[in-house]
Amino acid sequence: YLINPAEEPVIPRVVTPFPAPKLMELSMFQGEHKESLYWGTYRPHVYFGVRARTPLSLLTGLMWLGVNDGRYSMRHVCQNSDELKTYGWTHHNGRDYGHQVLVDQEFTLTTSFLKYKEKDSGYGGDWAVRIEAQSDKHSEEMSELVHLFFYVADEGGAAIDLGGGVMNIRDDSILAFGSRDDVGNWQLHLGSKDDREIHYSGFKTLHIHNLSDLVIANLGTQARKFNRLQLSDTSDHSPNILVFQISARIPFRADVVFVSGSSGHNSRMEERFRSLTGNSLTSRLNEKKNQFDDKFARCFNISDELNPEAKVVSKAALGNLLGGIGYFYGQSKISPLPSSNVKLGDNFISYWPAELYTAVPSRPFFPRGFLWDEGFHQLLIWRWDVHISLDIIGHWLDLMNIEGWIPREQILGAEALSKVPAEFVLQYPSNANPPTLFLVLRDMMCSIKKNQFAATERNEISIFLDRAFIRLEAWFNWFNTTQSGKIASSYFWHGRDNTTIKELNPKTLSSGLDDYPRASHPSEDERHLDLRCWMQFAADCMHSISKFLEKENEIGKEYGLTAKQLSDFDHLNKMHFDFTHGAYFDYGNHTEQVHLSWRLIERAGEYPIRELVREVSEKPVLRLVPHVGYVSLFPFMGRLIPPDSWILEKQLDLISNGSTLWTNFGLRSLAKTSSLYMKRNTEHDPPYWRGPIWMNMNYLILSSLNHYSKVDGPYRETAKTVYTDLRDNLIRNVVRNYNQTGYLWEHYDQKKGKGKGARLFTGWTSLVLLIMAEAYNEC
Ligand code: 6A9
Repeated sequence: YLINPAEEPVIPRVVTPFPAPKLMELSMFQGEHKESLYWGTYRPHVYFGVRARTPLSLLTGLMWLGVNDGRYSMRHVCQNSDELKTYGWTHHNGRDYGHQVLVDQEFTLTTSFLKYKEKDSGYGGDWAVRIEAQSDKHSEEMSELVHLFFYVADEGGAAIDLGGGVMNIRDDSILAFGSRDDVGNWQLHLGSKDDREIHYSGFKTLHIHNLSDLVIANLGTQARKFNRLQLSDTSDHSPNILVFQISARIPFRADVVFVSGSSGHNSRMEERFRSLTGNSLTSRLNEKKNQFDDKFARCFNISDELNPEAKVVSKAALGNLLGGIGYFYGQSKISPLPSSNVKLGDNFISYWPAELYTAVPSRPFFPRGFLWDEGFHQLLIWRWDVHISLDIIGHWLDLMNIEGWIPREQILGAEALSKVPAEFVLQYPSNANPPTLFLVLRDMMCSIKKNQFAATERNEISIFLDRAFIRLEAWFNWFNTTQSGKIASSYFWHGRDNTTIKELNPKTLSSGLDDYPRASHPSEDERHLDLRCWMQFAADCMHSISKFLEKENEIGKEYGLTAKQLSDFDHLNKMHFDFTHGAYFDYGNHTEQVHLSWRLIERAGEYPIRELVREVSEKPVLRLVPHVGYVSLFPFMGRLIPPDSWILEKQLDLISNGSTLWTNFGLRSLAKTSSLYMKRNTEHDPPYWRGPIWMNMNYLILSSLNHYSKVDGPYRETAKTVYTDLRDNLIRNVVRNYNQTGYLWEHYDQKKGKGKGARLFTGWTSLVLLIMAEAYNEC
């Protein structure tokens, strides 16, 4: 912070919130809505965890002891190295019910979550989780005990009391209790008829993200001293974390119940606890499951022509996306602008402390918010529960600064930070990320036009948009000014490194398509086709929103005009169409004559090291950048090509041709004919958007194929055939991978269709559900 003459701290503009009423302060997000979403499985980075949507919450979570290579290992935070055969939510409604299956070697754990509000309940109601452990093995073989660890922690550091339940007295099932401002008195109960032994350990620390280590250390000490696998049954003074070890033989079932309310009538708590355990819980869970199935059938029209396996995947896609919704709180780290004269001891500025309610792309790998991923997530979620969607979008729009910028990746809080390598932490205020939230808003407006919303929902969406409008405008203007190119109606993604000699083609992280090849030499002369199309789309969406809000004034007309200019077919072709290739391209300072080669670097007094550097054997010139791939298809995705144009036929050729983009598993990101097809970017960067098949882009392309198969024109039939084949390929491949590996994947290999990258990637890969349901924008 600078000190101005008046000695008042000046807050740098980049971390100044956008000065308008927040979306989250709207009354539609208060009251019952807010309370109904208070508790939830909002800790997607752990195998199972419950917290409230409040900065310093009471948290609970589950760990268990697994074995890898004959050694014990604690399962807690989702990690690939745990080698679970599969895990994920087979059902989850985003609100008060979810069922998760986790397969660890030969035993299967299930966690079934249920919320229930009674009139005596404290704020947010009561909730229960049923934990079941089963095995395929015969019971004699299962001589080993299963050790589960269930913990409760107060993030604010308030002390938690130990209940009598740990003494193994059957009648007293209270494991822990305490009192909080938000929910009043609370109790955590354990209901289980099975034989079990309970031990505990209490810790006092605010470093809750290190909890696995604390538990392992405690167990280790006990094992060394007494040769037993038991927590110490001791505690730090006034612990804010209590961990309960429940040891039992398989098959085994335990119901952990949280009840709260300040009334002080313990008997009512006892009663409520009883009703959330045993048979009563069983029937409530069954009822919720049936409701989920019914609603699923109503929301997504999955035709019977799909096989039962595909239907299982379709539900898991939705369940995992909803079960992957998290709540985060903290401060992003922002890079000071290069031009900024703010001097700070450290090399970053903190954003204001903020909350984010968001669906995460991948629980084990990327358990945090990503701006452009979110738009894709919400394409699914709004169709299921529009209130959850508005709440999530509202949180994102509230993260906007006074410039109209929204940071791309949200690393909020110590837990989120602990998962991110240092080089990815800083957010750059000059950098964008595709404005996919407009995709969702357009879908919603389309449904309004078709009268598919109930009156109250329609009304809420309009209240939401009314308040959001000024932010959406600021967002649009931020793009339109900061990302504009040298000539009118041109744009380029800022933030490419034009000094590096280590990358084969400097990355464009802001576009979302990371290593997708662009002009070899980043410069201000660049015109990025995808960004131009995003801008056209955003302008068009702003135009419809203005119309819907009856803001048919100058502003509204202006957006209409911009959208029209950007969709001008002749202009688009002049700027981006290559008539010899018959394809759309970026434009920039480019040469195809680049490659990586090893170079020896001499070092005084040390061995030389080998380094991979880029060699350029031709002077780059301003030209179209001849890579056919997802970027080339943006005008097609944007439906900017007239249905009777020969260019449409060309586009359909590129799509359906096996030597360019077509594979039997979906469309690859970069054509086989591209000079950078499947090329590494650096020694350590394997090809990412240079060949593999990605579901988000395939969804948008499919959606346009569907569109062109429905409008009149000479290529209608071709579009229909390509649509049908592409859809079949995508579904078949994702389902096959799910059955073989137990997971949805980040992207799929273009040769054999194998799932690659992050596994358990249930962000945009879940769009396979909309593909199955043939749910596209058809306005
Ligand atoms: C790396 C490594 C444990 C890359 O899905 C999120 C994003 C997309 O927005 C983007 O389009 N993914 C895509 O190209 C993943 C980005 C992960 C960056 C941080 C941390 C941690 O490994």
